[in-house]
Amino acid sequence: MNETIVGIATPFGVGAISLMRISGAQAREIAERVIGKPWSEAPRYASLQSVLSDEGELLDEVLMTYFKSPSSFTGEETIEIAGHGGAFVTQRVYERVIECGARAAAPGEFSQRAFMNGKLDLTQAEGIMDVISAQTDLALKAAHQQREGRIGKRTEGLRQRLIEILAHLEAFIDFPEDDIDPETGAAMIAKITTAEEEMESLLSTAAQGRILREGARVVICGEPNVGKSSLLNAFLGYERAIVSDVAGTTRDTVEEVLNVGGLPVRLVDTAGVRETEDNIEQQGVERALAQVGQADLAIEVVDVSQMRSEGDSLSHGASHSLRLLNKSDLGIHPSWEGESGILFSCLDEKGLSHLSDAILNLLIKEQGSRGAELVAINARHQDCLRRAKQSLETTRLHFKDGVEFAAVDLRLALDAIGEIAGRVDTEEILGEIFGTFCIGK
Ligand SMILES: Nc1nc2c(ncn2[C@@H]2O[C@H](COP(=O)(O)OP(=O)(O)O)[C@@H](O)[C@H]2O)c(=O)[nH]1
Ligand SMILES: [Mg+2]
Repeated sequence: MNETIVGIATPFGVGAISLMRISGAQAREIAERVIGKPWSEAPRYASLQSVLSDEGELLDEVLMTYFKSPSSFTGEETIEIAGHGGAFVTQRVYERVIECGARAAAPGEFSQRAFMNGKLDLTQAEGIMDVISAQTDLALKAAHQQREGRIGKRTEGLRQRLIEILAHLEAFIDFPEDDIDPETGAAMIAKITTAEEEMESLLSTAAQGRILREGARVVICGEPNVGKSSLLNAFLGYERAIVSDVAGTTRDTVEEVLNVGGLPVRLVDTAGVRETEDNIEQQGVERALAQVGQADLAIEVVDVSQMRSEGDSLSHGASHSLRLLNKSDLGIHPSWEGESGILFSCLDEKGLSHLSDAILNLLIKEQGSRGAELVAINARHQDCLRRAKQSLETTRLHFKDGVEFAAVDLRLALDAIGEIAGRVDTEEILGEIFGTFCIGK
């Protein structure tokens, strides 16, 4: 933390501009050595400067900006250098900065320093990475909300309330002659239960978090010839899968990634499920059923113009499912009367946006209104919350055995919940998180 670091913040390669950051107590002095004269510019004012070699040769003409501590991303003295975006020229300037006293930054070291200096909590740092890797509108929205600290604030609120309960418990431990009266005890248990419920509600956003970060797996299944491949093609807007009135045309699974209402979706078309003697088709059917088992959502397509068949639902095993009553343009067979599902036709383009909304509503809660919260915890938060919740459960159970035991469990819960925003300094966690960042970030 005492060293001044330098990192190239833009990707390696050729571009119009490349950006380099120097952060640490020596940032300004190093910049002065690099330009060969004293720094005379105001903070946050970009000025044209010449980066000179040891011999005074011009290496690059750059735009430099000074950010005075603590008003910088890292909270430290910072210099930003925007130079010409060639790989070689950037490398030369970078080497020169190192010659003048900076150390090459490790991946994520700038963000780690921002965290250490209290500029952001861990969930916000993770939110930055989520912003960088977001692929769709909703993913971006969730990432920005996390970067702004929404998840951290919620878990910190929880932690504060648990600390109050712990303080209470410890008071009873210190003065063992005063037993907890039943009323106070019940009130404490009620508070713990409320905290558990809030953890559960956060935990329930894990699936949507994974979907926002990695995309949802949506599998189209159904009997042969009902219009599964037509649906995939309609979504894509081109003829990706072969459509034909010959049953058994699709034998393998066909996958494409698309953006459904701001959500990254991997849409999978499968072979129609039926009894068949054909070995290859049989394998396709097995694959189809396996796909459904791994799906976040199974869209079961049926032909609503034909007599309803008695078979079992095929969408078994998927996290969510919906039935699409396709070919409604051909009329609705009376046997479908009273059956639930979305009336649809692959020939009608308007139906697609209706279907997109239905998919979104099933997979993402709270996405509806603009400005709504889009909380989506990640796998690390999920792990911490699970442990915290477990410890709260045992806190409650131990309450009757003695407050000492309850206090021990409550402290474990506090540690676990504190890990989320980084209130517990565990080197290991930090290394794991910031190691996935880019250099210069
Ligand atoms: N009229 C009508 N025909 C459709 C519709 N969807 C699919 N089809 C036709 O139904 C047949 C089977 O379609 P296909 O997508 O190959 O079904 P799959 O076997 O379930 O993949 C083709 O001739 C399609 O053109 C629809 O909504 N309305
Ligand atoms: Mg097909």
